[in-house]
Amino acid sequence: MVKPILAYWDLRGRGEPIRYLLHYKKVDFEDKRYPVDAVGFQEWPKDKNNLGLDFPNLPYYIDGDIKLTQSIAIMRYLGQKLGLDGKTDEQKRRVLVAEQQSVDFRDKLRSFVMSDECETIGKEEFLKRVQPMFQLWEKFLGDRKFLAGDDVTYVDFIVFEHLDCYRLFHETILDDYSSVKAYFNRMKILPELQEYMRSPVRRSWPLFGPSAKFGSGGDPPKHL
Ligand SMILES: N[C@@H](CCC(=O)N[C@@H](CS)C(=O)NCC(=O)O)C(=O)O
Repeated sequence: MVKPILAYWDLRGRGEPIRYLLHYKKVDFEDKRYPVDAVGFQEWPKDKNNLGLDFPNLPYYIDGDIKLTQSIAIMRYLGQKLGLDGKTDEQKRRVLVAEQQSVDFRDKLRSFVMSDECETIGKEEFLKRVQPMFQLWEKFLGDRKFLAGDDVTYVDFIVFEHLDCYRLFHETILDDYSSVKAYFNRMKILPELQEYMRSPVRRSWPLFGPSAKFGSGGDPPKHL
């Protein structure tokens, strides 16, 4: 049987939460990575319009006749297929809200590191401006184990990844948020995730594409 293919650049970015989810559920898939160099920049445009994708982009996920792009759509599809989209109506509602919030959460960091704001606003001011988002996650989590409640859902892999990017950007950023920090650590030690993170197929750096002013290459922070 042909394996499903997840394709993305050879970096974490929008692909990493999908990798987490597939590894967590032990799906046997091909982790196709386009190199972030001249070779990959030639290879991807050649593939782009020849794969039968409705909206050609990276990441894409192909499983036989099923061909998907849009990272969140892929997560939602796999979440439903693998039974990780919430068990009760309340869990399902929480998953939907957290999913959309996760997009805003990532955009804040990504747009900062991709823009001149790194110089104009500066890191200290940025850290102040993102605190309300952390406060909201703290309140949303409360004393729950995972975002939806007692059970892991697909959205946990998205938010976990974003929290890790923020933590890499600023090592102590989670320290003021005890629920968020406990949640982050709970996710991190999931045995299936640990297995992936310790495996040679994992690439923990870089986080973003080459135009980012943080997380795009060079030496990773020591607290990686
Ligand atoms: N909304 C899309 C954005 C996809 C996107 O911007 N992909 C970037 C990498 S993060 C890319 O390089 N796409 C290849 C292309 O535009 O040809 C998603 O979430 O998947």
